[in-house]
Amino acid sequence: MDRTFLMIKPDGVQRGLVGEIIARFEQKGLKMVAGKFETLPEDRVMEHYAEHTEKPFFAGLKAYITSGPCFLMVWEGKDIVSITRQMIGATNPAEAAPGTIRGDYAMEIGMNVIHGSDSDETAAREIGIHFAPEEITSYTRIDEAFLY
Ligand code: RTP
Ligand code: MG
Repeated sequence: MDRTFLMIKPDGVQRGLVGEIIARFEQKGLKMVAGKFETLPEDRVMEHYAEHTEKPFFAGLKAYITSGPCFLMVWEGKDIVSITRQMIGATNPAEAAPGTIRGDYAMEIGMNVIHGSDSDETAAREIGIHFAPEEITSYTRIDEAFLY
């Protein structure tokens, strides 16, 4: 089954949005197979955001993403990367459609509540950065026969 890495950022944790966000993905029919709170160490931030380290916004991004605990997750489902990117919405919350997580809960590009992998390759890379294989569980949702 396809997998993605999702992470509720420190603003989402501190605003009490963890349960609401998890509920959206669960109700869609996606399956959470790993989850943990963690304040990210600098080396993993550099690896995770390797494509952005030279950008002008990176210092602010790093300070924000390490400012408190994130809630890190691995989720499974068919076509999960494109489904979760659509549910998360545009990077800039001012452009994110109503009904998306960023459209409903965020105001600023610098505090946009949640991260989601942007391709299957990125998902595999990011899961490897943040989770050991033995942290990822396997189970059957009782509604799987009705979802697929
Ligand atoms: P993410 O990686 O966090 O899921 O977000 P994304 O794919 O929608 O956006 P990406 O281009 O990967 O940017 C990563 C994060 O960097 C911050 N950012 N700030 N000030 C700016 O112009 C700017 N651009 C990007 C955002 O927090 C974005 O989520
Ligand atoms: Mg990204």
